[in-house]
Amino acid sequence: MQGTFRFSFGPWNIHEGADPFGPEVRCTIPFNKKLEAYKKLGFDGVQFHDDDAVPNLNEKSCAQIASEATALKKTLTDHGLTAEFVAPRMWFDPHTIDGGYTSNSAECRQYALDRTKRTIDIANALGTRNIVLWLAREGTYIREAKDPVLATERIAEAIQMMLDYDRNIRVMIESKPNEPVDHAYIPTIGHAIAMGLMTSDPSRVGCLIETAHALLANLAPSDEMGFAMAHKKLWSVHLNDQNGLKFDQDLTFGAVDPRRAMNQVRVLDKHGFGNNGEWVGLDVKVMRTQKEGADLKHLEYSRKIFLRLLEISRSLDDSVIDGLTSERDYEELNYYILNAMLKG
Ligand code: XLS
Ligand code: MG
Repeated sequence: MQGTFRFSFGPWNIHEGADPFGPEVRCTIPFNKKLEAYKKLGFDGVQFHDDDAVPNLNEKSCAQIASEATALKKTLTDHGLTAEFVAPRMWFDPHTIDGGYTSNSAECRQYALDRTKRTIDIANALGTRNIVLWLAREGTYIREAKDPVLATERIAEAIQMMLDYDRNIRVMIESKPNEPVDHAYIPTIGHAIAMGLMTSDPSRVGCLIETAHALLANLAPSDEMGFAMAHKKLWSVHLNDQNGLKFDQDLTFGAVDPRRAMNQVRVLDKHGFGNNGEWVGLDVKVMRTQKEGADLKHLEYSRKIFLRLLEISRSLDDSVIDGLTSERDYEELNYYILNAMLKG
């Protein structure tokens, strides 16, 4: 069974002018201009943080939030675009300095739960049932500062609250081992899948795998994807690349290790990713050095590289691979793959 691929990204994948370490090097691109870029670049899906969809939502009533999100849904339709997911942005507000669901302050935990309900309201208005949880600050810098048993239970309670608040939504956990915290509580996809088992409806808790996040945990992204697919839990991906164990680089897909990228495409394709409506998200960021006017190439080329690697993967002859694996001639198999990639 082959996969079916359509592509998405979030407005944050088009720069805001600067990177976190210095002044602006380009002008910001207004949100509507960002939306206009999607189709031209070959993308049909938009991923949202709650406040990408409804800016300054803390200052707005539920009715205002719903009406702005409904207006946005119409704008998306006018552009021929679909909302893939909405994620609560739980790492900008003063209430989330020390995390949201796992904060040591009861008031801040309540803020996190209330904010998550608004995220679900926005998802409903945008016509998607997918809620992504990137648990940015749910972890510690100093291990003694939080109790890991309690923290895990609190994350489970937050997910349970979401499942109860809306019987239709499903939660996709995007695990990441570090950054911005030193150690996060849900560092890998195995942890993410296990969180679902702590709720009353594990069938509505799955995951989103980001290449860089798997690499930051020193794991093979394609094996992480395979593990999640074996559990029928891989409901989205964030493809990109990463040059070793450092900060989350969000490099163009395949830029560091094309073979590692090919293996991600291959596992998705061989196991029918996309046939149930899953999107291929490209969580890539522009380089600081790119000039204005040439600052969307990271998205265009990530998608192109995915499609090129798909061709290479599909050109591999399964009977050759089966023959070499049954002979246990892995050196020859290695050469067969490298040769296919180098002549591709
Ligand atoms: C950060 C994450 C973030 C999520 C969405 O590391 O990748 O961009 O994908 O909240
Ligand atoms: Mg991501």
